[in-house]
Amino acid sequence: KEKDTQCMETETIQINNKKAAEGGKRGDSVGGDISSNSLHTLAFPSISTADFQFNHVKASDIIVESIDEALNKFKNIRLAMVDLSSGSHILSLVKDKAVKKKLDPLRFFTFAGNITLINTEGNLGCTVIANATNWRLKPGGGGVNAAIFSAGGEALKLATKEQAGTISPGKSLVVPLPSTSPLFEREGITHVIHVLGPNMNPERPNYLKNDYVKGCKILCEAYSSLFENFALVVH
Ligand code: AR6
Repeated sequence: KEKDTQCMETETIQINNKKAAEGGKRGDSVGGDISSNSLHTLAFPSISTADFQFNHVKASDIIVESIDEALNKFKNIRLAMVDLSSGSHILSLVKDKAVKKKLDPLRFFTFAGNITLINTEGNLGCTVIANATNWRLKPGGGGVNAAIFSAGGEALKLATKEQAGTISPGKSLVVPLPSTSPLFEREGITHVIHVLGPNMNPERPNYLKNDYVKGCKILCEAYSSLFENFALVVH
């Protein structure tokens, strides 16, 4: 029963989000008096909480804090946190905490769907997407990194290599997408921002051995770097 209620609630939010997104595209004001047509939208996945095994409760606190800061600092941005399923634990935690913190629903919302189909299926009107990558910026490896590199094609691989060979934990890297990339052609994505979060998985490089003091610091830095780079891209 609990699950049913949760799903229904999430569906409603999804529909509301879709309306907000469509409104944003058309420039209508949805549920508020701020016109969202001048807002640039970033879609981002939850960094480090799946393969990198970062604690979801701690991550959700950091995500909501970082979003709040970014929305206050950069007035022309809108942020959409995306995960594959409406049953996503991290998405639900963030959604609840965002409501409690009274984040503006026109400028932050969660969305269940595939980030590589964010505009054709999600209709979110995003120009930039973020990727939770690995330190070698290597295509593949599963998760959202594999999905984004595969959807971005050769063009994304080459453009990433041109920018850098590796990335440090807590940092992000902006990659302008060549117009030959399917992500550009099909979704209208102009930039991918790769982000490397803290790793709590003993089977992956730079394992933090459950050091959440360091881990939380790195996750904060990762989101700040991502949102700052996004603001620079759409400046
Ligand atoms: N669309 C939206 N969200 C997705 C998609 C998708 N197509 N695919 C996965 N997610 P993860 P991490 C969500 O494991 O924990 C990689 O192998 C997923 O449900 O991709 O930072 C890299 O190469 C989760 O909520 O990233 C690194 O080695 C979120 O994306 C390592 O995993 C992030 O999950 C990074 O691990």
